[in-house]
Order: sequence, then structure tokens, then C-alpha cells
Amino acid sequence: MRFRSPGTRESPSPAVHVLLCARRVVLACVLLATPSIAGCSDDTDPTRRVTDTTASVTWRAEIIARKAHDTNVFTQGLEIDGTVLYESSGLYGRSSVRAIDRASGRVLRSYDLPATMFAEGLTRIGDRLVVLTWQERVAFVLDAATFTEVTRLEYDADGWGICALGEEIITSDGSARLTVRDPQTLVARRTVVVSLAGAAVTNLNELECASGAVYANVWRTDRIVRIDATSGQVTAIADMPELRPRSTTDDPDGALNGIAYDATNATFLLTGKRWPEMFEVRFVPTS
Ligand SMILES: [Ca+2]
Repeated sequence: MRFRSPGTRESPSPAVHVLLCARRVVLACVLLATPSIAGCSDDTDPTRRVTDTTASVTWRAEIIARKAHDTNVFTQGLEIDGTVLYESSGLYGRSSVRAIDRASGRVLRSYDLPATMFAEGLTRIGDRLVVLTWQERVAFVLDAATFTEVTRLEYDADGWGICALGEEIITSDGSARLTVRDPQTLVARRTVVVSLAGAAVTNLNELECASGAVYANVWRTDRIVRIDATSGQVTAIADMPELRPRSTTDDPDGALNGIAYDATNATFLLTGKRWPEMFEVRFVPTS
């Protein structure tokens, strides 16, 4: 599979075409709210919506620093652990996980998933990394220090994003639903539908748990939302089209995807699929 050169456009390979179509079907399902289509979620069912009572705030990204990012990486998960950055990269036949020294950008260790697996989000739980897969419904559990595979866990949905909130795991599946899971088994405990002004917020993708809230990239947009994981309410919105590099202008998959919280500096590290840069930012109100 070839990657696009900056500023050029090429037709996707058959595998990518199938992938794009599959994701477009998911998107169409949600947009059209057609429950009769197999595989569509019922997130648009009004009876499942949460009534918003708290107004959300609007943020902008104050850029603190810019750092290089590998344009070969189809970023699916991003998480900071002290001096180390964990990043997962998707696509069939190319999926991998890397540990990167944040100061030097050097890759400390990496793990390649089998060619039949499409890596998605990742998070650290204790001394282990849990890496989701898109439609394979199996998570790879790695020793964080060595990247030795410890085990694989099966779960019951598509895998998009994952983060650890307190003693529980939160996952997204591309719909408006977040699923709260057991951190050891990934067995689902409960779900919450994410909403803004009474409407479901679909396409929740990469996640980050920080300061008791869940932050989510909204797929194929320049938007990150902060979510109250108990009520599902969106409590803050950051739209950041200014971060998107021109090299991805014609790449529908080249959107913002990758959010990691730096607890030491109280900042966030943001990037996107095949982006040449990562941005260390602080979210500040627009007014
Ligand atoms: Ca993350």
C-alpha cells in the first residue's frame, strides 16, 4: 500500500477503498438514522438521548510547542507516560505500536500487529498497554516495558478509541456511544450516549481520559470535545482547523486524530494521521 505524497492525490488501493467504503457506510448509517440497516446503532433514538442541562464552552488551542511527527504513521492512539509517548498506527498489513522518547523523538521499541489486524486506540493500564483493533474485536495486551505480548482479549464491538478513567476503561466504537469496561477483561459494564444540545454526537474516535473527563476526537473533523462520562454531556468544544497541515488537504483520512494529556505540564499533545507535526497545546476559552 502506498501513501500519498504531500500535495498529490491518488486513488486508494482496493483494500483502502473497501475500508473507506465501510467507514462511509457507518457514517451514512448514523447520519441517516436508519435503524433497519444492519449494523447501525440506535444512538439517534430520541428515547436514548440525554437532555443537556449544562451549556458547553468553546475553546481554542493555544500552541505551546511544535514537534516532529512521522508522516508514515496513521495515528490511531496517542498516550503520554512520563518521558515516553505511546502511539499506535492503523491499516491492514501496516499496524504497529511504538514507544517514543519524547525528548529525542527516538523510537525505543515497537510491535507489529499481524497483517490481518487493523490497530486502533491504545491506553496504558498498570504495567500493560492495551491496543484495540478496528473490526477484529480483539485487543492486544503488551508488557509496556518490553512490548512482549502478554495476552489477547476479545470484546463485543468495533474498536476505535480507549482510555483509562479511574478504575475503569472507556472505549468508543465510531458511534455516539461510550462503553465503560472492566480494565482486566474489557467486559462491558454500561454505556453512555454522548450528546450536545440534545443531539447525539457521532463518530467519536481517539480518546483521552484527563482530570476526570473524557476527551474525544470527532472522526474526520478538526474537533475535540470534552465529555462528562457520567451524563454523556459535551461540556467543551475545540475546533482547530488551523492545525491541519496542507499536505492532508485532499486526504479525507488525514484529519486530526491523536490526543494525549501531559499531566506534568497540564497540556495536551495533538496530531493527526500522517501529519508532519505534533502540537503541544493548552485549551483556552474563546471569550
Ligand atoms: Ca489518547
